[in-house]
This record gives sequence, structure tokens and C-alpha cells, in this order.
Amino acid sequence: MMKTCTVLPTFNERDNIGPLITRLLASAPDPYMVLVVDDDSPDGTWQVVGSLADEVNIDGRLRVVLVRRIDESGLTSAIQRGIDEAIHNYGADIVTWMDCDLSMPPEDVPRLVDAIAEGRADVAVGSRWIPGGADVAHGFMARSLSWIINHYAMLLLGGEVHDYTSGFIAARAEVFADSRLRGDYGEYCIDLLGRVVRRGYRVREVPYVCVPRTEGESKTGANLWDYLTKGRKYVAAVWRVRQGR
Ligand SMILES: Nc1nc2c(ncn2[C@@H]2O[C@H](COP(=O)(O)OP(=O)(O)O)[C@@H](O)[C@H]2O)c(=O)[nH]1
Ligand SMILES: [Mg+2]
Repeated sequence: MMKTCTVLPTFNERDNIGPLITRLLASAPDPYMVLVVDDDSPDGTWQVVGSLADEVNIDGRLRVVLVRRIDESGLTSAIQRGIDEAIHNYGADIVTWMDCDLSMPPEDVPRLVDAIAEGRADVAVGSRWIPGGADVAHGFMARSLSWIINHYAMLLLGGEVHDYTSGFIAARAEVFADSRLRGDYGEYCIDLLGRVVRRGYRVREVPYVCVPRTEGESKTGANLWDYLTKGRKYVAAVWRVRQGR
């Protein structure tokens, strides 16, 4: 039986994290655990997780774990910390992660996990850009820029992946032995997927519909300048992987 752990990186997600964990546990594979990596959120997200853990951790098959980071912050290092803890401290065979703003449906996690547990993939990617997937969260400008960066990535890195900036991933633990996350925000995803494709891991996409967050605030800006700044890092990530670095 493969043990699955979902890593949840949080910063100020107080009103989202409870419903997210409840929904994850309701449709969870077995055995399953959730590991939240919170960067000492001022809104007290970690307190909500702490009390949820007290409620849930009675049954040995389901588990909620909190890692509260005080001296470190940032999305990529939070996910990597969660991956390391999941594999080395909790013996996870499959690690998944996602945003915690409920923009990625928790009910889709088992579909990603199944692709791996059934031996169809080493890495499963939640994808907005294959049939059945969609992005109803972002406006025309963001979707257009996503189209451009993904087509650029497909051209240079290979067409197995259509959503290189997905951030909704499941992978076999073995994949992380030679692939640590790099970068500070969304570019880590392009970098990781580009490298696993190059290394010959089997990558499979599973469609999902990205919906708008209703509680809390996005940590990324949504004006043209923010998109261009982010876009530059994405382009650089594609180029770096293309060069085999
Ligand atoms: N631990 C941690 N999580 C973060 C940090 N920045 C963003 N997140 C989380 O990363 C996910 C994506 O962030 P979000 O604000 O939705 O960004 P957007 O989707 O790019 O608009 C959410 O779960 C955030 O709570 C951070 O510095 N540390
Ligand atoms: Mg978001």
C-alpha cells in the first residue's frame, strides 16, 4: 500500500485551510496525511491547523501535521521542506502539493495520486490546458501570458506537459532523490517539470478547472508589471533547463 502525503504551503490562509483539509480528508486515498508548511502567518493560519490536527490525529490512518517556520519564508522552500519531511520523517511514497486558496479542487487529488499508484506515471500534473481543464480564475491577460509561456516551454522542453506552471502536482518519492526544487516562486514548477521530462520520468497530465479564490488575498500581483517580472523568471527557467543546467 502506498502512503500519500499532501504538502500544503500556506501564508495567510486562515479561512481556506480548514475547508481545504476537511475536503482533502473526505476524498483521501488510504493511508493519507496532510503536512502544512506555514511561514508563521500573521493571520494565525497555524493555529487553525494546530486545532484541526488535535481533532483528526486520533485515527492512525489519517493525519494532519503542522510545520511552522519562523526563520524562513518563501513558496518554493516551503514546498521542498514539506517534501523532505513527508519522505524522510513520515515515509511517504507519493507526495502531492497544491495552492491552499481552494483554486485547485481537493477532490481532484485522488485522480493525480491514482495515475501514480496505478503505475501510469512517475509525476502527475494537474493541467488547465488539456481537454477537460480550464482556468476560470484569471482574466484574459493572465491567460494569454500563460499561453505564451507554456507554448515557449513546450517548444524548448517538450510537449508532454501543457501546463508547466501548474503547481498542482503528485510525484513518486523517488523522483525527488535527484530533483530538488529551485527558484523562489512559480518558476520552480517549470524548472522541475522540465528536468523530470529530460530525465525520462513518465509525466502524465490530469485535467482540472482552476477557480477563483474567495477568501484571503493572492500573494502575486495582477498588473502588467507584476506579470512581466514573473514572466522574465519563467523565460529564464525554461532557458536554463533547455541548456541542461
Ligand atoms: N509557506 C508559504 N506559502 C506561501 C508563500 N507565498 C505564497 N504561499 C502559498 O502559496 C499558494 C499560492 O499563493 P497565492 O497567493 O494563491 O498566489 P497566486 O496563486 O500566484 O495568486 C498559497 O497556498 C499561499 O498561501 C510563502 O512565502 N510561504
Ligand atoms: Mg492562488
